[in-house]
Amino acid sequence: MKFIRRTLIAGLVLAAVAPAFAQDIKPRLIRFGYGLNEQSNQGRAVKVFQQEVEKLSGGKMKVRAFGAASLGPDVQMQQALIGGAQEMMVGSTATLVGITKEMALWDTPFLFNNVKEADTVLDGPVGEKVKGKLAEKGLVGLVYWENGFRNLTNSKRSVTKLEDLNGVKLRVMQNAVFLDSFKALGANVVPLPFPELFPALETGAVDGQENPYNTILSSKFYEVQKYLSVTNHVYSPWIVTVSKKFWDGLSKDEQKVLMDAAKKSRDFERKDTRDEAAKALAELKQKGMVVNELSPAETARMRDKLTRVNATVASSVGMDLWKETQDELAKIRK
Ligand code: TK8
Repeated sequence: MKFIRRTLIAGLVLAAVAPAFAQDIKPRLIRFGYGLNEQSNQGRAVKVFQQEVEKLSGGKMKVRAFGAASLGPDVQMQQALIGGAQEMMVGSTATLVGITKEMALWDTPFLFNNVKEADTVLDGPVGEKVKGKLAEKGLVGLVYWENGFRNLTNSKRSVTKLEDLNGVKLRVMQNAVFLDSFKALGANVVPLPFPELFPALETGAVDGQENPYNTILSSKFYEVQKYLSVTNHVYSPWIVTVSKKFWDGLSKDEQKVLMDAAKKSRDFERKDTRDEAAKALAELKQKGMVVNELSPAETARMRDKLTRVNATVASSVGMDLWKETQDELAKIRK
């Protein structure tokens, strides 16, 4: 009886790990860096990726996660990936523009009206094309995650009309389109890496910033920012990237593990982010933030001021890609 039970159990264990044995998978350690803290939507999705990689590789591939920019801000991690000193990261597409100019497409103000448009374009041929451009720069793009629609916060006053932004020292990402956009809107723009943002807000080095609700919440910006204006001025993706030097040394099976796990984490992350965002505004109000919507007339004025930025984006990403994006959006909107 005991013997039968033992063989049975051994058989079950074998069956469970058999797929991993059949695959060409070696022990691998993947250092995965990200900018937000562990409790954020980014941190939660990294955990899903981590678990999925372990599961799909039969425990052979291990992901060691480094949150809160402990491996450095986005731009520094990107260089570490290119050089092969770090294997993976997730970060803003906006900070990748210095490496791959086509990424600027996603910085176009008001490009997407809703998340369905964002998912369709990012996961479709246009998103693939932009992602593919990373390879010649030493990076492999796996999937896009949702950072989300960005909203404006500051410590000076409620921004209800364009003029309220005059003289506001506003932190923007290290990205020319964001710089131009907020200059056009009248703010004093200060480009800063994300890890420097909270201290800058706290000391008053800058008055405001813009990020999705989820980040305003998880990074505790409500502690140092009184006013939140619902602007939804742009949809920001995050992108999961791998060092190409590392990727090229992986077997097809190992690459598939990373790609499959990345897709799983993407689906989890988008849902989790949207669930959290839906509740975040109420929570931010409860934390004491004064929230205001922008009137349709003011939103229109803002869009108007930003249309000249579109021309800059179109010329830097190339007219073909710009047109293809507009055509795809028109198709979705029909
Ligand atoms: C996190 C950043 C962040 C972005 C920013 O590393 O810098 O404001 O929105 O999500 O990528």
